[in-house]
Amino acid sequence: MKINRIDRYRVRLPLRIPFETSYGRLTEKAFDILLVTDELGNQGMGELVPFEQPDYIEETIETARVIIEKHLLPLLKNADIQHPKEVSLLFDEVKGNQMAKSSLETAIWDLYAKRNGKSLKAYFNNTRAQIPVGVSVGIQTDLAKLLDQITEYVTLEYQRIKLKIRPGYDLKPIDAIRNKFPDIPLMVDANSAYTIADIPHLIQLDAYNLAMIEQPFAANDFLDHAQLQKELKTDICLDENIRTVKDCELAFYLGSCRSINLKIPRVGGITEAMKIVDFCEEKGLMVWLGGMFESGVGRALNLQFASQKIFTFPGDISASDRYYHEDIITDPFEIQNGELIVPDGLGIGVSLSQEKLVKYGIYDTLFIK
Ligand code: OSB
Ligand code: MG
Repeated sequence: MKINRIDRYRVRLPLRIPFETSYGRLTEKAFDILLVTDELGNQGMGELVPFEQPDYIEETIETARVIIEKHLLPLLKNADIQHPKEVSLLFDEVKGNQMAKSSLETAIWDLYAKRNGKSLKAYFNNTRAQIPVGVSVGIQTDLAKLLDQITEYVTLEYQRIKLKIRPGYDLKPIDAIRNKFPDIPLMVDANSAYTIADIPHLIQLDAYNLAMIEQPFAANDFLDHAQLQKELKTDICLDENIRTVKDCELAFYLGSCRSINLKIPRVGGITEAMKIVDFCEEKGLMVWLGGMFESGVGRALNLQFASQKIFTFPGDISASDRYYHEDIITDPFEIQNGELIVPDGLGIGVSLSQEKLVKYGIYDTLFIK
């Protein structure tokens, strides 16, 4: 299989409600859709997900575009790819920059599945047709409004709530949610906002029956997380730390966490994500699928991957309208009985809406052979 052409849409979609985390506030999501065409005219698509600010991890959408154009495209131009698993090896000489790599790697998986007349999930084990989903809730200092927002998600039957927290905004909102919803599966995500000095404070979270505490400490820290996990009953989940299966091994053997938030783009694509699933399965380490405010393209990919039965814990894979008034795919995802249906078509199983792409995107061509 040869890559003969790559096109791109640079898209900006306004968020229905601004999303606040420990590090910032987002009102609009920028992302690129990459279209990869083979020598037979088959086309695959992938989403480039990093934010515009390097405040979640290092990559930004602009740095990722430079890596794609200057360093990844030259590697693809002359390659003859027999299987998409080869792409991560091909990209290995470019260090880091997992989200840039993932946008192309996942597009090539989609292309390969379509070329072979298959749904992407056909390449995974033990899949199911629909999956339980949860929702991630931004920081909302008005607690009445926060509870209203959560009530709406509970009414829509989201099966798990994840609350963003930061120092000064943790015990009070958690307490308010637990009072109103004593039994709802609830977890929190700090996006690295705490330090080891906060351990005595964080131990108080053990009182709230939280499913897990995601990423309390810095993205490159394993030792302080291990110390906290020793003192905490609640499971720690790592997100920002995990870029490769090696990071999972390190976290597992040091005892830095008992749960992994797996995001395909943060680990460079499907091939590394599969290695992480295998490692977690072997070690009995809990793994679940996170999100990056994906459009329908990235969301469809996440659904295909999360169809694997190991993903029993509801992912950050909400319906399209949780984030956006309009999606760029023809059939936006809707929640039904707390679940999303995994698309059945070829590849990731969704089609782009030309109308929405023209409305929200700018088109260009990165290369033609
Ligand atoms: O930390 O998991 C995170 C969104 C963007 C960046 C980082 C995170 C998140 C979320 C929401 O929590 C995930 C989603 O619903 O797409
Ligand atoms: Mg997180």
